[in-house]
Amino acid sequence: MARMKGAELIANFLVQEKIPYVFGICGHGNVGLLDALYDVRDKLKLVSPRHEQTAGHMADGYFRVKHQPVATLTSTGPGSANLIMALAVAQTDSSALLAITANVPTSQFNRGPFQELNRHNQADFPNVIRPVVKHSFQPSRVDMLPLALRQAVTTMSSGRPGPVNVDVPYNLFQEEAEVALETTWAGVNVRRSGASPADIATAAAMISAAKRPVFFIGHGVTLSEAGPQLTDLVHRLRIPVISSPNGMGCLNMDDPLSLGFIGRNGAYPANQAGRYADLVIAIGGRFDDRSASSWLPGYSWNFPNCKLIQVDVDHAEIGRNYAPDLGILADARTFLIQLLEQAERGTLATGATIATWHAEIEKWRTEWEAFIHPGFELHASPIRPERIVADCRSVLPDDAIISLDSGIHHNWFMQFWKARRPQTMLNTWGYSGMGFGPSSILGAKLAAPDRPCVSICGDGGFTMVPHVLCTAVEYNIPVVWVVWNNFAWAAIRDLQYGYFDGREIGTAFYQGPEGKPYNPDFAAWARAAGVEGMTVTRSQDFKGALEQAVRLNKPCLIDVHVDANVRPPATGAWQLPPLPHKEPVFGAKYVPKK
Ligand SMILES: Cc1ncc(C[n+]2csc(CCOP(=O)(O)OP(=O)(O)O)c2C)c(N)n1
Ligand SMILES: [Mg+2]
Repeated sequence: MARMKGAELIANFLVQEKIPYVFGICGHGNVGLLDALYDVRDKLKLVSPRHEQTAGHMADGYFRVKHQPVATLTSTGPGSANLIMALAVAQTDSSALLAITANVPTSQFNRGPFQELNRHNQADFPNVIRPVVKHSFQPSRVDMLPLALRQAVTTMSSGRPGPVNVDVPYNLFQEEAEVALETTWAGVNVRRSGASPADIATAAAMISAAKRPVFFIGHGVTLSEAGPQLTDLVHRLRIPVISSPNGMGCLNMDDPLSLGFIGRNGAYPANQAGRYADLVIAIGGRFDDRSASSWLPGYSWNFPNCKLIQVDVDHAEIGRNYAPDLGILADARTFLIQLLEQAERGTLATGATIATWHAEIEKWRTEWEAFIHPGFELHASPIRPERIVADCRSVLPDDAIISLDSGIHHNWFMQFWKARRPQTMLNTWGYSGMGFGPSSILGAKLAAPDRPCVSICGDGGFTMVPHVLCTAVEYNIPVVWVVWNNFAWAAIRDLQYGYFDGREIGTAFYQGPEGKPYNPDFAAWARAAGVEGMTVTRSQDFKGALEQAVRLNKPCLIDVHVDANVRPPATGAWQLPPLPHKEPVFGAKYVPKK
């Protein structure tokens, strides 16, 4: 036991937990803790972006790349309220971060002091934050901090990771008590529960009996770092793999067994394999509407005409959207190791029918490639979207990290990006919060300083968080932003074209009485902030510009004028109920034979 201030205790705890960064913004409510961070500044670095949302996305990006959580620090009231979006993004994509929020002092609870939310309960910030965190702790005495901090760290990193909040009335930063730090015992992937022997035997029998089996992998496989085991197993069994965006790269997507993404913006062979499979082995994936064609039977999946083994570390996800024939609560890597053991023992194998299945898939792949190929060959101004994807792929090394934002640019990348390593493609998948991409790349670069980090983001999304430029310069974080400039909230404008007869309103950027397309000069904006800025309007020039940006190893922005009138071909469905969905442009619903 030692007598210390609450702030000292928190700072020491963060150091003990080897948390290397706090991404945070000051306020009167957290100056007490900032003062304690001053004392540990050689062990724990404070990075202050210009908006709390960006702080949260940076922490999220850091975790996704390194699987090591960091902390955010925000002040009472509005500063912490600004963090909500980032927490929602982290929560819905199972990304861990420790959000330390300050609150009003306990002596002022319920008096309505500056920035207190108290209409229903004193110091009610935990109620604001509750839906977007795994848990919110509110210690109200210094001697409550050690337990709250330990439980917070255990909660965020164990099982299915997620953001956790410790809400601290700011008097605790200054008040003292006789306290001792508690040590945590959990971390990411420390505990790895497996399937029961009986379930493994059943799974092995189901897989061995299947004629058209397919894996569907999600973020759970990435989080459990099960890429090598997955690769081993599918090579042994020759079973193809469909991936959700956050699972991409666990199997190198250049591998012929990788079919890509499924759903409206998936690849045709993936949707076809999903439709025609007789067994799906889903690991750590949710079957959300976008990766299940809004659950319309026959568009991406064909349950219950097809068997389902669903493996997840979270009970709540098993059977959420489709009732599995076999539901298994297990860590992805442990489960895959258990299957590898079965294969080793000869109790799991695929038969001759797998070759027929491959031949069918190959036919779909050939049709798809013939259909999409011309788009990749065209040079144009404004630039064809496919070219941006292809040039990013050819310029960036396999270990480069890209982040995507929400928008049509993301749809193009879901359909055509080939991630070659896990944890190299950061997507805001569950919540799709704009601002994630351009912000999270800063955290990604801090996690992987020696690897190129490139954010591909919309012109709309970038203008939501343009202050990221300042942070890159202030902290010398050499990332590249590729601004996919189509002068519109194009993903949403496309919905107006598709569903509302092109009655365009509120979905594009115009200026003046003639309604000329408007955007700021992004490159000049970057230069004004001290960032290298380039503008590219011809497809022939993009590759060289990206090569140069990566080579510079300085913060750099490339404003790329992309054709908004070329749309990614729908190969599955996505419905906006009650509107009827649109039929796929390429491919069709599976209708079972009579
Ligand atoms: C914070 C936030 N606001 C609104 C949306 C709804 N939304 C989804 S995509 C999109 C348009 C994105 O425009 P832009 O960033 O230019 O990307 P583009 O679709 O043009 O590639 C909007 C407004 C969202 N996902 N997140
Ligand atoms: Mg746009």
